[in-house]
Amino acid sequence: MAGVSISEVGITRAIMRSALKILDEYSSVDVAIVGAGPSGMTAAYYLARAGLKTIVLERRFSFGGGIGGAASHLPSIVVEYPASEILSEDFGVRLQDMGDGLFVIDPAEMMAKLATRAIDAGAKFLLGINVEDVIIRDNPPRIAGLAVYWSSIQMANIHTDPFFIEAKAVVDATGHDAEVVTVAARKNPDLGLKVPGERSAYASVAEDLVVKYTGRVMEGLYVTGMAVAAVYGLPRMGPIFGSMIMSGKRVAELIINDLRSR
Ligand code: 48F
Repeated sequence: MAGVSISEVGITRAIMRSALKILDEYSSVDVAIVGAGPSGMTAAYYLARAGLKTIVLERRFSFGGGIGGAASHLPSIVVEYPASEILSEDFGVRLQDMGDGLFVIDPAEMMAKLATRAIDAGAKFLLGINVEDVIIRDNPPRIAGLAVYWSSIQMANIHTDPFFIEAKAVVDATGHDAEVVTVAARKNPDLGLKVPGERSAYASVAEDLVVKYTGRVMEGLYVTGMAVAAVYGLPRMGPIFGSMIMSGKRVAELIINDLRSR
């Protein structure tokens, strides 16, 4: 092709020049979200839309978290009002009204549109990155960022020192295991953080409580989505996703407010 010169080293240099610039630029952010599931991607959209420099760190090479598995691998996601309205209006997701206030969505559409809106709003997604620890500061105790390495290194189970990302706010959106709060609690017992784990299913109660308890766990550290249930010992809700969207939106609003009032 005229004007195109392809060589192996040329390809490598293009990748290196671009990728190292990205890693340098995003080594310091306003908000670092761990997990590209429904709550993390929703939060990313609203945070980036508000003009905050936002990064989403996801261990897998794909986004969506539990959305893809949906309800026992069946291709229908259930949400309820008001999440249904948010998904339709802010994310352009198409809904099918099933009655009783329940709506059904195609999981592939939901994953793609949450990610697209977040990326178009300015959030940066880094895939294949595993978050293994937090950065901590004292006086007063504060979470100041994250220690990360490539997921392939984690899978190979070989010890490698991490690299670091500094953030004014860290969001644990890692789902059922609340991995960020768990590691912060385990490595820093003086913080007094506890992760009792989620309780058995009680969908109607769980949907409300997850949103209600969404928020700041300690200075610099926030929790959203199913990680909220793990941190506060709340019941699970099973395959209904409204609270994941509401929780993601809520954590974004709280962080925007906290960072603006600093
Ligand atoms: O599990 P996940 O979808 O979390 P969520 O946003 O939504 C939960 C629902 O999907 C569903 C449910 C409610 O209906 O019960 O399960 O709370 O997404 C969490 C994402 O975080 C990634 C993980 O790969 C997944 O994509 N993740 C978890 N731990 C880490 C991580 C880690 N240490 N580093 C990077 N990514």
